[in-house]
Amino acid sequence: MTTSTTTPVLRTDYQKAVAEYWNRERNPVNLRLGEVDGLYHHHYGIGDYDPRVLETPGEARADAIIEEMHRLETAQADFLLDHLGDITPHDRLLDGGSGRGGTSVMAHARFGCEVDGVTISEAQVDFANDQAVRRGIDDKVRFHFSNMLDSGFDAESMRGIWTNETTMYVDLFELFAEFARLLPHGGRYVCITGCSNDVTGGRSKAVSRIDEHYTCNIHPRSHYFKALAANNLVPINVVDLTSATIPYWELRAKSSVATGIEDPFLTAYRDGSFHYLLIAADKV
Ligand code: GPP
Ligand code: MG
Repeated sequence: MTTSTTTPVLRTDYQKAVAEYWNRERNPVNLRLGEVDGLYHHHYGIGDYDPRVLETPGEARADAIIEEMHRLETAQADFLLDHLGDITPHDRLLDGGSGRGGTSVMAHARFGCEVDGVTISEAQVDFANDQAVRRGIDDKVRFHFSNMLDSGFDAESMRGIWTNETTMYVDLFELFAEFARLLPHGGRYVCITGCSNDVTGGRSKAVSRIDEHYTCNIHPRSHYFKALAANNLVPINVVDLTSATIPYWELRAKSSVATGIEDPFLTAYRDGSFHYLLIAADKV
């Protein structure tokens, strides 16, 4: 990897604030779930939960709910990886905003290829690299303190790129310009994101509360497609996962690790002002 010597990783006060949030973050909703099997996620879940976990007697109930939430988060990452297309062990993949590394570890386990993760949180880089060492995959899965807007990797070096709930921290036109540079012709980009609904007009109160909670800036749905088109990224698949993620939030609201952001998510999804989308696009 060639790292730019001129541009610092954290370019703006906003990016410094985001990095600080993630450097400090120790939420049980992420750490307790990660401890279930050592896959640490920073995204939400999809699919129906087993209602029997809520009937688990005594002290085992809280753990049963945590295990079930973790299963749904892992299902979400599997669904994302399903959309990367045919990836061989000789390919290389980029995880844009790699968090504690869960999706990258899963991608390597599935495809056997090299995976590079980038994040602007040094604590996340250290945590994720430590996970790769523990798994003995650190020769193939590496995490870098790097800005996905300016990753420093060579042009056309990545067969596939994904962002798992990270695009709300950046300008989409800048991001997709960088991804278009990194992908060869026919390379695939997969995005899972929450986006606001242009049809219902401006940002709803619930969406504003989500932005405030994570110091992010949720984009309208239309911005994704404008920014993809402007950068030669042609959608092949768009899946509305909104109804598939609602059960996760219902279960999370009943869990011992709820953070308080559950009601805004449920409100925004139910009132139609917010969607949970997967978008897969090919570079042409
Ligand atoms: C965090 O996942 C995800 C984001 C900050 C992006 C916001 C996502 C949207 C769809 C709007 P996390 O697992 O770190 O969050 P939490 O700690 O709440 O589980
Ligand atoms: Mg989480």
